[in-house]
Amino acid sequence: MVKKVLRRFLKSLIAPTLIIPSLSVSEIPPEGFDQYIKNINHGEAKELEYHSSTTGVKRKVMVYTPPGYSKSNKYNVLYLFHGIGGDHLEWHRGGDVVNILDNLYKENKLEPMIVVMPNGRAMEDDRAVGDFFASDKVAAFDNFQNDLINDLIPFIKSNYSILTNRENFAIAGLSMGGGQALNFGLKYLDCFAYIGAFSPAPNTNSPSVLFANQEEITSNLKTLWISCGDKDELLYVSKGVHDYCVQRRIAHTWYLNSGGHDFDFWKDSLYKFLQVIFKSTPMSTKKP
Ligand code: FER
Repeated sequence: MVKKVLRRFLKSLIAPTLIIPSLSVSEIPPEGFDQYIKNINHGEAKELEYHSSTTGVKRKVMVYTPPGYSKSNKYNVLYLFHGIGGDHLEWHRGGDVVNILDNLYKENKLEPMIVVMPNGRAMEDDRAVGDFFASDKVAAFDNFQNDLINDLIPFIKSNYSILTNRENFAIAGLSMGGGQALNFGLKYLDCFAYIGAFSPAPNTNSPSVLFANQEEITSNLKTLWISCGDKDELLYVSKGVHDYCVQRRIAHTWYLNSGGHDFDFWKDSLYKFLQVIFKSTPMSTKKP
């Protein structure tokens, strides 16, 4: 008993927990990593509309193209999702996503990628207004998988110069978006090879559902990233997925840092996750 308590105490001193097996990722983002820097090359974020057969209406999406984007090159694609009270602008406004990306390109730390930030509430009126927790709105976050697969991905394919293998696609999000990234990423393995869940919310499927096809997952996925702040009330969700992965020996990156359910934590997660994806990191070499 004393030993157990002592072990737990010693464990608690080792924070943050960051398990990134084979890649060197800057642990602490440098000062100003999320700020606008004037004299560097900048990417471009555009608000576009696409027709959604899933909802029957036009839907808005933010698309970031990297500095020097050219149709004569082909790019990776990251689909990046917002939380329960957000929309397609949340990462842009609250997450300083353009600055983070531009500054990482400046440091040569990223593989070229287009970042697609949709509205993950797939219903006719998808505005972030009223009761965010209303059952039809929560259900629309699940319905978004149909929009993503049948409407948005084909729209991006036909309007941008992109690479086409599953290893060129990543899916990530914060909170409700983190749950979507896990639910959809692990389900549509033929579409995505990198998954990032930052503080995934209770919309996350139970681990036995997420990992129903464990063998296929471990042989196909390149990165499974799960992160959460230690003061986040939703920590039990990501911790549940992490614990399951440890128990089943499913390789993953578990990043627990001090922080809450907010953009300070998510920006830090994004900064690190961006540097991992589209690089060669076979899951089989990773030990949880
Ligand atoms: C819940 C608590 C939080 C929940 C969702 C959230 C669906 C989402 C939070 C966020 O996206 O920030 O019980 O249930």
